Amino acid sequence: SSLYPFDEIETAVQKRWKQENAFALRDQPSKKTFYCLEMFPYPSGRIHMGHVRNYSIGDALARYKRMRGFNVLHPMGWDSFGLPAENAAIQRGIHPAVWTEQNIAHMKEQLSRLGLSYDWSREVTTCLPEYYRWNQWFFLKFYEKGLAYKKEGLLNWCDSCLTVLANEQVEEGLCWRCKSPVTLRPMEQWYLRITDYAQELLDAIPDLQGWPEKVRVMQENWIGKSEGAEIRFSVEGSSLELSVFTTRPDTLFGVTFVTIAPEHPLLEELLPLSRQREETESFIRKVLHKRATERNTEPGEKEGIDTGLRVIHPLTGDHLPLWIGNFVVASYGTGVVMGVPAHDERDHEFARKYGLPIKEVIAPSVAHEPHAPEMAYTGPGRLIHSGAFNGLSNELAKGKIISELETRGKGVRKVTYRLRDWGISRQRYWGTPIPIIYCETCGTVPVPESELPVILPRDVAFTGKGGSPLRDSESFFRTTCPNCQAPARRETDTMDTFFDSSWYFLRFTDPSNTAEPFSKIAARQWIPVDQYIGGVEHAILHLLYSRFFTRALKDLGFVDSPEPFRALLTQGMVLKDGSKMSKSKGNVVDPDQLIERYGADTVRLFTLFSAPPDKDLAWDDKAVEGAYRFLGRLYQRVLELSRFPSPPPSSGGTGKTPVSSAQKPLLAKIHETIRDVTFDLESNNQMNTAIARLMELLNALGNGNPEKAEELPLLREGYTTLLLLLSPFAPHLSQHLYGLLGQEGLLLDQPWPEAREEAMIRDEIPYVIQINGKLRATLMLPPDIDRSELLKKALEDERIQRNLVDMKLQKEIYVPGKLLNLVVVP
Ligand code: ANZ
Ligand code: ZN
Repeated sequence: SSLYPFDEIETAVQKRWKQENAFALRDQPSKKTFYCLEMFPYPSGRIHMGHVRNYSIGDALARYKRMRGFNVLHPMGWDSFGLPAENAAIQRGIHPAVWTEQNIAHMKEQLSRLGLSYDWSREVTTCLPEYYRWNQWFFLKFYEKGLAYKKEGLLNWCDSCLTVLANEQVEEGLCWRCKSPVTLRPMEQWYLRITDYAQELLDAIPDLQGWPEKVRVMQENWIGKSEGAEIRFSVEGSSLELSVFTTRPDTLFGVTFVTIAPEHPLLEELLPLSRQREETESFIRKVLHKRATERNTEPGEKEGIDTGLRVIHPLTGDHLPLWIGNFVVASYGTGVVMGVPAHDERDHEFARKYGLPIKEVIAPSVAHEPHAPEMAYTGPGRLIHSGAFNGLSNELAKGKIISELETRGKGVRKVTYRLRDWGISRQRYWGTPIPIIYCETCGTVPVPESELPVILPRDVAFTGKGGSPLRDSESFFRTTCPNCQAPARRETDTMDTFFDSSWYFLRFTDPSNTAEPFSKIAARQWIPVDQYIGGVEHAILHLLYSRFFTRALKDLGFVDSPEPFRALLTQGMVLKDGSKMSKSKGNVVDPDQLIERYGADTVRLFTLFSAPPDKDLAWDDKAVEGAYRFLGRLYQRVLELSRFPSPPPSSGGTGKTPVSSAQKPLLAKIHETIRDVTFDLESNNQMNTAIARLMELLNALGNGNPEKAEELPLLREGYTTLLLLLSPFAPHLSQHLYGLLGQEGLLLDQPWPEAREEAMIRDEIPYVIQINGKLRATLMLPPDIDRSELLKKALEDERIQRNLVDMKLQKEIYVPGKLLNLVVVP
């Protein structure tokens, strides 16, 4: 049974929005701007509750800001390249382009059904040439600047499918498709030099005050700055040297061995020098195989082997064994570590396991930090067994030891970042073709700008075997060299889809520009985005890539702002039965079914009401019912009120409706609600508490009686105000009822109500107003009203005015909190 005809109402209101083009960005140069952006979705086929939540938050904010007088940019689009489309092609024989188009059409329908106020004339779809040509254009600009480069890296390879796999396609070490083991293979990849920006990206994090603290910390950790030294150990009996990276140069005298990563390139030169070459090589093969097949699992047991080679300590000249260790990461630091088992936990464990010596060089300060010798001591202290450095505090010793190494040419101060350059090559079809041509004579040649876009061909075969279909598409890869016109081959890799999403917010500022990716003027007007809203799962990659892109584009002169997003809201997850709603868990609530049963307003209201936007939202059928009943009650009340005709309040609900003293508390409640809802929205988008206050206001209004003519004006004002305040959250019903109360305009175009201070004064006391000592009126007024205000109020009163006709006021006697006596003469 339906509590109110939401279906009819929502259809009619949406039709009106469409007719009046209500959501289009207007050219209003005099207004302040507000760019409200929700993360655009991947067109997977259907929207889920996570989308509903994300977009309900964004829509409420966009509508609120518009009523607050901002010129609001609120666009939507599609992150539409990516693997699922290709899988659909392989599994179901449907072309990725068709699959994507169909999904977009359906999801757009779903978003419209929710009444989201997007300006669809600005829609951006990343898989269209009009968008991805600019990906290619940016790539060329980056290439020119040395920000895009090609190098060899290790990639996942499936021997049975003969293709490279993305990390997400490797499931517990096995190919997701054929379940055979995946190995690492060196292959050439295109990279973007994000590490050039590591320090800048790190330095700006404290300025991101509108971002959640936890996201700032995650970004900081991801960039992972470490300060220390690079120290050189020469290899015994060879001219080779091994550099280690350490954050603890103060422990240099405690080094008892050196450990190198099993895939370190120098091993090729080193191993032939070893007498234990064969055992070592078989150990390396074993470790590498294990590493390739046990991806994403917890680091297991530390394992190593003595190479039989020795290195020479740069200060003591001691000869130390060189080990290979599975815990040394080839791609971090130098891929070689100095082993200090007395002061590093991993080294300690390793030394214990293989019987390597442990030498203490840091003594804990006497008073605190007692230390058990069977554990590594990692705290502060003074140096011992460290030659000339004995007695120094370890912090001081760091600098002194580095200086000594620098004088001897054996080391340098060094800053290292965990952040790696961003590998953007994907051996897939459904992505942006990388605009590069390989010529036998000229080498790597960028596609000339005038030949962009390099169009992704449609007629390719999806076999699921042998890598990207582009590699088999002769009409695509056969081309001529732009330099020498000789036959040449196109790059067949496409770009990581994170490339697409790293600048789409810029394209929204100028989406139909065919001459540039966006104009500088548009970017200057809108960037940074004022409020970005999306899932915390993008806290690192997407946000860091976007920050990098914006900085790189600033250095190339395209934007002024170094940062893309001024404020970020990471909405919580939608949980059901205590766990994340997901297809794999089979606990999905389908938004379409909910909308059918309760209407879009209830679905929106529920998701906003049931939790603060940044916290997880536990699915609760009762709470959905609760939101529905609230709207049903509001509908009944306003319907009833509308049967009692009276002129609508003068200024859309904020008019100075005359009220009796009996209605004062209701008037105060109305204005307190305005004040508090506004405050909630301004402080951290607390939409849940804002809605709770609106529910309270509806209760308070329920005490009024529209049949009493004297109550009617304030009741109308109250309900009108409630509709204005509710409209960002439940826009359809609000609009419909606003019309029932005789208001013709769109709520979106109304100014947000303003709380009036004097209307909120609740505690009023009777003031006796006398004329020449005779009681003429009693006025309900605030106890602390001052003399002149009291006089003004008295003179406004009709009964007083009547008695003052033809009289002259001589003086007034004022007793605070009690009375005013007007002394008059004819
Ligand atoms: C000697 C030492 C002594 C270290 C000590 C620590 C404590 P963060 O802070 O993460 O940068 N390390 C360096 N490169 C490595 C690699 N490729 N794989 C694994 N471990 C590596 O860590 C830096 C420390 O991690 C370095 O400082 C090094 O161990 C190790 F009492 O050097 B240390
Ligand atoms: Zn050439």
